[in-house]
Amino acid sequence: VSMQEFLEKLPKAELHVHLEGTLEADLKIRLAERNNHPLKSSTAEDIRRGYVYHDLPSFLALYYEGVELLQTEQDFYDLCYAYLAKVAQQNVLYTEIFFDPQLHIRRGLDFGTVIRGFNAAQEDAERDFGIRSNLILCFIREMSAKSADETFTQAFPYLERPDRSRIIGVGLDSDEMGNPPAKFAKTFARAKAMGLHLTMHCDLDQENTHEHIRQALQDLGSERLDHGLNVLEKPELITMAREKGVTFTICPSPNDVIRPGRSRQDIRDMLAAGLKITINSDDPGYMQSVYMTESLAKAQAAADLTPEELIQISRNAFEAAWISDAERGTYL
Ligand code: ES4
Ligand code: ZN
Repeated sequence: VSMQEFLEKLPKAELHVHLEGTLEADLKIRLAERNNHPLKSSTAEDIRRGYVYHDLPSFLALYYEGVELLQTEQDFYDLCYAYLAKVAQQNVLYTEIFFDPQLHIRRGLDFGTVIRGFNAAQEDAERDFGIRSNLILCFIREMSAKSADETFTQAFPYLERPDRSRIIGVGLDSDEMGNPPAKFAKTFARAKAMGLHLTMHCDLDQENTHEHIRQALQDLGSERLDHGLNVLEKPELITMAREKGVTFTICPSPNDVIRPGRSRQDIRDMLAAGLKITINSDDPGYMQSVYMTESLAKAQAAADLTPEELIQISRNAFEAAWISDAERGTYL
């Protein structure tokens, strides 16, 4: 079989995708019409032409603008169902999905509106396609520690019942510059004490990224690192990650644009260092609709991955997934 066919058929788990970042231009148009929300562009092509960014802040500006289109429970349902339907076709069997409640709560929406829409879509997608999914609540790192903690408190009833809400962990995303994991130590400690899993984005504070990784792993007890490629520059961080069994969620698509100079050598070096990596999409709606199969194809081409390495990378994702061993056994 061809590499393309092999990648299409490979059973996959995704561990790093921002649901708000899966918002495709055509759904934007439908939401804008439904909610009487003015759009600067009238065609999907036009909208996609406007996706010009060169770093994380310029990307986040586009992402935050798109988020404004999500208003009702139905909107959140449609967003989530579209993503799950799409990746189910790519033989994604399981996915852990980031979402950013603060971007909705600060616009006056209720946490329940967001979560009810997602949960209904997750149930329907599981019924329709068999795809299983859980959610990871992310804190926006350029917002205050107080805002994160208040959001956590607002989410509390849902966090207490992951069997219903499917929120199984908390994460940290958005603008890393000057916003170290330690800023959110209190809220992450609350989450950990409740038995929630922890993960954090780490790689885009040019001055302090190594200290951020150290804090995430050593001080806050993050189980995974999202991106985290800068470990390669510090032997002691490589050792720490190896000893703790940390899994890295790597995303070739944003690496090409907002994390330039990444990907090829880094994927090779991570494997050579004996680190556990997974390949993921991040924000496919804003990045040429590069979902899981396409992300794996990019990584394969960039780092010359063999079928054996791709199978191992796929297994890594199922092994690092925050699911019961009984469920894991159904995939592996
Ligand atoms: C993100 Cl690519 C990326 N990096 C950090 N935070 C994010 N939120 C959505 N996409
Ligand atoms: Zn991300």
